[in-house]
Amino acid sequence: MRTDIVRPIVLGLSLGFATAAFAAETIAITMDKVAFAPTAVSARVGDTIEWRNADIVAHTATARDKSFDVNVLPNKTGKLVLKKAGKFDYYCRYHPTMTGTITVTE
Ligand SMILES: [Cu+2]
Repeated sequence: MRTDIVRPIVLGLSLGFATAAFAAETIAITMDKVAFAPTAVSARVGDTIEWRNADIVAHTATARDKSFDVNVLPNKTGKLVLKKAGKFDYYCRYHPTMTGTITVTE
């Protein structure tokens, strides 16, 4: 956890003024017809992923590395704030053929 805190500070110091221009974004992913859309997204640390379930059954967004597990009921949304960089493959625990990828950069 310590490096997660230190790194943005060091980056901020080295980039100076430019860092202030970065704004966290919310990236929407739809769960529809037992599929994620889009299946692959790119994001930055600090961004929020928002899954919207348009199906009549519950879905999850569950990381293969177990770093997140978001349950989303029908017609509801589920959110995740991205805390670290990396490539995260995820799937739905109820429908394992539902898969997606989030690529997170600093
Ligand atoms: Cu599902």
